Amino acid sequence: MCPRPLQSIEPSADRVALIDPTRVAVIVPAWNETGKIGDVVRKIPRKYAATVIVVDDCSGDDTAGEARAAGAEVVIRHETNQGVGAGIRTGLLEAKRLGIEFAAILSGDDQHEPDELPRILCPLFAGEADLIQGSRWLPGGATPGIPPDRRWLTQLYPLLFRMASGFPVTDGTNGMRAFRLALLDDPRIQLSQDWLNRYELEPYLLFQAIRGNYRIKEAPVTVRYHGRGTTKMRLIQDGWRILRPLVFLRLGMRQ
Ligand SMILES: Nc1nc2c(ncn2[C@@H]2O[C@H](COP(=O)(O)OP(=O)(O)O)[C@@H](O)[C@H]2O)c(=O)[nH]1
Ligand SMILES: [Mg+2]
Repeated sequence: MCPRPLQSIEPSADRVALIDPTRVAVIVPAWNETGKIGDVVRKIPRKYAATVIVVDDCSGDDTAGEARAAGAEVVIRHETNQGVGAGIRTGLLEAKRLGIEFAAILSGDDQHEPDELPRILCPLFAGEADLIQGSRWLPGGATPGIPPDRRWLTQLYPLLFRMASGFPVTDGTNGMRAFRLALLDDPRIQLSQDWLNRYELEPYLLFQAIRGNYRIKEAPVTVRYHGRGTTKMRLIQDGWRILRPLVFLRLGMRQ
């Protein structure tokens, strides 16, 4: 029997050609990310996304100025610090207001690789999925420099997510994902709720998209641990924030 050739992780040129950058916004939530946010904005290939929206969550440093200087098309600054979920929400609403159809989300602390955007965009443009969740744990994903505690925490979380949702996700806390903005018109997906302001919004969106029977896939991506500050999460307080959407939605305590 002939061995099957290994499939490349990178989408073929034919598939990449499907991407229409004018229909894509990359949303980057950022809080105190000077020294990193400029690199993130510069690295986003405009051939995949014509609009980069940085949401500065009331940073005490010059995150907004650095994003602007690096060429972000839209920079929005919150008057008060509200949390990463609120930042993403602000960016999504702006993308919708601009009439954009697809949103990709990348972290503002330079952990993701914008060159990998086709991995999460191609299935959307090919009409194969409504939401693509990036996964560092799928074959082809990578976690250079990951500390041991992050490794086990980011592997434990998807197990809990699977138990609560029944969906075989391998990486529920990865901040790199892309989806059709039309999902936000679904009355079952209520991103405006205040309890989603911090780390809750991202797992909430994934959970509700699963429940809504949207077509969801994962794609392998890189998450770099570069030693210049990769998380602001506090173990107990913020750990509960990523868990509570699973508990509340599973038990029907919130919608
Ligand atoms: N922790 C935190 N991050 C925020 C906030 N607002 C925006 N962010 C951004 O959200 C992104 C993800 O946050 P991070 O703590 O690195 O999450 P993690 O990498 O998933 O552990 C980063 O780009 C932050 O700058 C906020 O109020 N708190
Ligand atoms: Mg981070």
